[in-house]
Amino acid sequence: MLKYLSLLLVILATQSTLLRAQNPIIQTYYTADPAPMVYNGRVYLYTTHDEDETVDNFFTMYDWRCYSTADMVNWTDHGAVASLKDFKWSERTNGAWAPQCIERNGKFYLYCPIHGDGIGVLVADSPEGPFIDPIGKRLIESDNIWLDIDPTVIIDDDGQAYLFWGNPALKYAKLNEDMISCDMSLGDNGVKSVEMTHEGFGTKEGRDGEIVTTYTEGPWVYKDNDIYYLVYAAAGIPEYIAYSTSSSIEGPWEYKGFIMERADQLAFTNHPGIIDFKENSYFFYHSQGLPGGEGFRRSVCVEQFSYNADGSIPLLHPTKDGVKKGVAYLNPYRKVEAETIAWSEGVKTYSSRLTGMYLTAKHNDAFTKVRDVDFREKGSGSFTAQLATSLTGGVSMEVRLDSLTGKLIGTVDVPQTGSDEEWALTTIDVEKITGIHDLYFVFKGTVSGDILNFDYWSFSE
Ligand code: FUB
Repeated sequence: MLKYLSLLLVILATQSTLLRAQNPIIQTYYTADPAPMVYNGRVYLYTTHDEDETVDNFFTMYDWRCYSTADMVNWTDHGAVASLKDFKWSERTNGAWAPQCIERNGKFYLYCPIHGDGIGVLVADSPEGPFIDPIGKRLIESDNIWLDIDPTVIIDDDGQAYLFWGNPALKYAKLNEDMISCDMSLGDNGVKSVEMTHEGFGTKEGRDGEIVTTYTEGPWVYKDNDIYYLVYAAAGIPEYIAYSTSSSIEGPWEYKGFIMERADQLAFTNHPGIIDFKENSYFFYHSQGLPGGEGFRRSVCVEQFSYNADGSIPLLHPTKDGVKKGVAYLNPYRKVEAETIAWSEGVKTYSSRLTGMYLTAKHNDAFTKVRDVDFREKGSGSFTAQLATSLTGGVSMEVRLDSLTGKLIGTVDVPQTGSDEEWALTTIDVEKITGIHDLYFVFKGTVSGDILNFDYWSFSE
């Protein structure tokens, strides 16, 4: 009896951890090198993308993806917004490494390193793209383009924009106001190196026992309360995250120590991204925390944190829970994209010309969770979903409340639409729901393999 009781407790504990889990924040793809950007009441998150199949046991990365959120717990997938193919001047077929996007005068500039081929820039009228290459050539001409990776960008209070980048040297350039060319006055081809002092970047023991500075790669530069912060991957491999501060964007920098140390669920690389959003501060990084995860199959995570009174950043620990409390509720009475997800299992997202992004349930019992849905006092009447399936029957989608096995408020029998791209809008009556709930969409099908495609959903009041 005791044995069964302990087993039951283990199962319950595992399930409650799963249901609470919020990290990694993207479960449909392996993502890395987070670059968050706050714009117009949303956080846009640009990531690199580790392919599911790694080639030659190395980083296998062809495109850059974008996600966004208004609440910090439900993330909408905007798909691959740029790829190596957008840079016609580069012949690289692999190496879409850590990017960053910034807005200036209503345009969005995405700085992209192509490993081995330097840094390029793309521009778009919307944060979700489409992005195009406005210069048709490399943005930065430096003495060693192999070291030109991981750009980070800042527009200072006086309007001067700076790009920092590099591994293991940290370089920077002033960008002209057009954001797509460099101000050549700074030095060699407009490129200057940050002096790597022990005061500025701390010390560690090098491979041959010599004392070197901790800076490795992945810089993230920003300003908060008159302090310039330079956060970066540090201390070689495995990478820690450390930071330095300055009262001037061009330094000198003062080393402040680690923000994140080594932990089991972390990969051998790490990469920081820090923002303030709706009066909270968030630290983005990557781990190898998804099933199948490893150093070349990483996943973006986020932790909420508070600065210390003197502006210093506390030591942060990678967690599974991630962001515990969202900053807004989700409105179910508007069209909600199916690819707006707090947590999912067995699901991939794709894009089609007809519908834009949609999701595919890859097997029976695959599910998505949407957090903090506000049904208000008046409550819900009916539920509508746009779905497609090429299967001939036996396909349904359960709508459940608050847990995977929680109250079943309705089941949509997915009509035989004839193909994965033939969509049908189905409305069903659901039990009246009021107040705040998490929603679970559980996909059911009797065959193995892809079950259905799901485009969007809404409730009527
Ligand atoms: O993701 C490829 C490279 O690994 C990035 O450019 C580095 O920052 C490290 O995360």
